[in-house]
Amino acid sequence: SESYPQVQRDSRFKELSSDDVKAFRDILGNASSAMVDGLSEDASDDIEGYNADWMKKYRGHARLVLKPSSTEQVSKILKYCNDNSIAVNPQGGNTGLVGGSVPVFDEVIINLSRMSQIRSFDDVSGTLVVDAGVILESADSYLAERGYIFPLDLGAKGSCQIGGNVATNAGGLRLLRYGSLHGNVLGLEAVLPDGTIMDDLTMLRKNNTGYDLKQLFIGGEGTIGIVTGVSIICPQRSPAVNVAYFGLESYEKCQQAFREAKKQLSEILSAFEMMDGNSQLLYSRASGAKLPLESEYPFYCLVETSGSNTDHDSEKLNTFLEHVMGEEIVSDGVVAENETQLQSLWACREGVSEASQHFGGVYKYDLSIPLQELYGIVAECRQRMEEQGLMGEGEDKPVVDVVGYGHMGDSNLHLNVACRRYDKAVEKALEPWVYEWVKERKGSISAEHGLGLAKKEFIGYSRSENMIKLMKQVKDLYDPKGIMNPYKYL
Ligand code: FAD
Ligand code: 2HG
Ligand code: ZN
Repeated sequence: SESYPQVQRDSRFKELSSDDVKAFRDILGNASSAMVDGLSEDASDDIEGYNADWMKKYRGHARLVLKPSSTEQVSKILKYCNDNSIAVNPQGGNTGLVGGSVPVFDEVIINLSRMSQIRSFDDVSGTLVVDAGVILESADSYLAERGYIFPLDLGAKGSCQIGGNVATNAGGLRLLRYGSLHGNVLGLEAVLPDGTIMDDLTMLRKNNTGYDLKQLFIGGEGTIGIVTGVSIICPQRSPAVNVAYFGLESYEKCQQAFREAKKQLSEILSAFEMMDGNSQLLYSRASGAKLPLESEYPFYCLVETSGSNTDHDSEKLNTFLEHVMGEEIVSDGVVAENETQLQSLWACREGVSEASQHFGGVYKYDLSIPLQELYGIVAECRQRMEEQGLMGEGEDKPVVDVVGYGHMGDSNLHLNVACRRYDKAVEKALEPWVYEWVKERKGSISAEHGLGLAKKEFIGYSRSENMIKLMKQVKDLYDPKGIMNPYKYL
């Protein structure tokens, strides 16, 4: 496919035979749990959907998708694969953005969607235990009925799975408030390549008895084992949620607004997101939605508060807005007056990711950059695309637009180069330039999406040789045959 690095199929991995397919069928005990293409009589054309990623940028050639329904089945499948040197690709909701969720060659896809039971919920502590295949939004709806909230939220909530969220250590829209999965996940159940079930599904908030091995699976992207169960601490759902969306004249003013939001909204602040003007125009152009403010601004911010008292919170948010407008930090703003408005303000932020690939293709960079310099790369990148004659309205120009947005409250920028098609000239103009820019500022080339296939070869821009060596030792220890998600991550 268009942006695959030059990799060769590793000949150590066995090619599937019909005997293997039969063995898997015996393990699953249910024909419909396996989807086979070209290896047996029940060929399935549906397999394409499992081979293609969300961006339609990466495409694997798996001929077999297995859908286990229990941890024991996952264990038997992995043991068989390990014994026979069959490479595998763990897969959740397939919403990953770095090409990690689809095979590179013919790796067997182990899709967790059938493991979708909520195992338990403790209404006093807020501890939720789920199968890895539970959809994020389903877990959150379940919690909402009980007055709780899932401590992670992101645009792909309708299809991503909690196991996938854990495997990518997804950050999302409320990390600012609830912190990362490294803190919220209390326990994990995972299956190692040799079939061992790592039973660490504790519900303890504190547990300093030895190395905290589960942390390796959080952000491990399916390279050392398959997550099958997750226990997670969930906070009380705030009855009062308010959202404001405002326009600003400069990035400097966005920083001032963030400073003021922390000062004035303090404990009720639950999100602070930034979107540049071009990202909002792109969103409007791709979705047909009308933007919330009358005039156009070079920058926009979305602020969310979550607290326990509607009147008190609205007053705080309105006072904040009056203040920042009075001080001319913010030029214009709107506060959502009902749930529908609140959703449409959030859509202006959450919809950018999809809008940026609407025109045919997109190069996505997910960067941690010190806050002061965070936006600098967007302006420079835009200039670079223009100077190299790559961007414009004409069909001959591959680049439609360069936009910047993201989790400003966490110093995490999303740089998206929206394209009409995938184009090597664009890729060459961007890489490794983007990574060098980030390295010079001691940032991270992967803040929250992971490495997958897309960032694998660039890990050295954010990690030292020593660190990479230690990581490789971990990989070799857990997965000595290298069957788990090969060609990716390290
Ligand atoms: P997949 O895409 O299926 O897999 C992702 C990786 O995890 C792969 O390497 C896969 O092999 C591995 N994996 C999956 N399940 C398991 C398992 N059970 N055990 C072991 N390994 C497994 N990310 C953010 O951090 N913040 C955001 O705000 C955000 N917003 C997004 C918005 C949109 C519209 C989209 C499409 C994506 C967004 N993402 C975001 C990317 C994010 O990584 C995924 O949405 C999500 O966390 C992946 O979950 P998934 O179930 O789809 O996993
Ligand atoms: C978001 O914050 C996601 O919207 C996706 O992390 C970012 O598509 C992207 O680059
Ligand atoms: Zn994000």
